[in-house]
Amino acid sequence: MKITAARVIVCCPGRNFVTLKIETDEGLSGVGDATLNGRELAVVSYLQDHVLPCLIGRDPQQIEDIWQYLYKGAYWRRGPVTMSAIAAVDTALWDIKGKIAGLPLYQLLGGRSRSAVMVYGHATGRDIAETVDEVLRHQAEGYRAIRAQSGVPGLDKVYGVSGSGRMYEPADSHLPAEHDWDSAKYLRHTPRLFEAVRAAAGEEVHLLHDVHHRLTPIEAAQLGRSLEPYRLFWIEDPTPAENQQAFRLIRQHTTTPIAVGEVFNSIWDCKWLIEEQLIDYIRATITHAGGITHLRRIADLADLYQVRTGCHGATDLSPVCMGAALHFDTWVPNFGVQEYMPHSELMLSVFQCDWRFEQGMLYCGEKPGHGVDIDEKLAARYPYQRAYLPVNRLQHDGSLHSW
Ligand code: GCO
Ligand code: MG
Repeated sequence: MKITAARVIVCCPGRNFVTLKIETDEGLSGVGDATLNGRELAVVSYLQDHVLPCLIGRDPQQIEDIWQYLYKGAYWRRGPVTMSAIAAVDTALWDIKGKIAGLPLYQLLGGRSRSAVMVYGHATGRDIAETVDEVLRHQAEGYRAIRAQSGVPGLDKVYGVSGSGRMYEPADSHLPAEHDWDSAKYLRHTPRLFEAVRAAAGEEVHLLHDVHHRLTPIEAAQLGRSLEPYRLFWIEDPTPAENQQAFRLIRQHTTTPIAVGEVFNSIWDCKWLIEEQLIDYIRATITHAGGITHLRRIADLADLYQVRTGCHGATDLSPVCMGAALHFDTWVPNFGVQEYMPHSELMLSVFQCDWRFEQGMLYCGEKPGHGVDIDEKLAARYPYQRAYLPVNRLQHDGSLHSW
């Protein structure tokens, strides 16, 4: 079997997506997600100008060899652009492998480890009352795990809050929007938020929260300690993770579980955090961490240390990524939870998916491969629209801060 063609499909059905389609001489094709929110065209060029010419004529069944070829052969290793491009190729090849075998992807990975995949939804509100209402609405829809994010008194625009019930999409402007931040206001507010949410939602539901890289290690330790009475499932990205040792300081002060890794793109970003047991969940994704082939290695390392997966699943990860992730989640033994921000009807009109949601669980389909495809004609109706993620500045002096 030979790869005969490969092309990148860029579309914007409500937000930008970058999809790779690989075709073979036996009529089978596969798709992969290469969306890097706010930097999409860098991955498009990396694929089109540097990777795809090397694929033509290769045997698509040689998934591992092609992965090694693209990783070691680039000389310049790792990074979000490189690893998203490799991920798209890898995911498309696993999709083709499933179609050759006539098996859904999870069967190729080792078969079903669970009946379904527990997901967490996003409850957001401009204030505590609105956020509590959104948590209760998600509970009524059957979610067993819910992330709560709310506005912070005294801050204008805060991460994770869309307001007026709209779907939260951070890449919302033609040039980076400027948000303001004040950690002290956030640290005062957040325990009050979870006191109210836990009181309203009861003991059972898993509550999650995303700190989004904003605190210093000792501030993150304070937050974790202050949230212990509300027994969170995790706090996510409590501090920027370039300095992995920072997590040792957090660990010394709090038992609130920690999740990190949505911005990681290789096993090297999280190896030490896992081996030193400084985190409880690893959030790396198929799209940004080198595909199924590499994410499987990360999950296997994590399993040795009882670290569980908690893959990132915001809407900037396309339905292709979600489809493949559900198969991965169905197989992976050390599964924790899957983030699930439902894509809009418009987005799902461009991507055909076969998963279903029921009582807080997602069920992957049984189609060969990962079960997702793209309608290229429809995609062409929604051309790329440059959109940036926001930047963040400290409210009191305007200095740049992690967004
Ligand atoms: C999450 C993430 C997102 C990111 C977004 C960036 O936990 O879902 O933090 O909200 O900010 O995916 O593109
Ligand atoms: Mg996050």
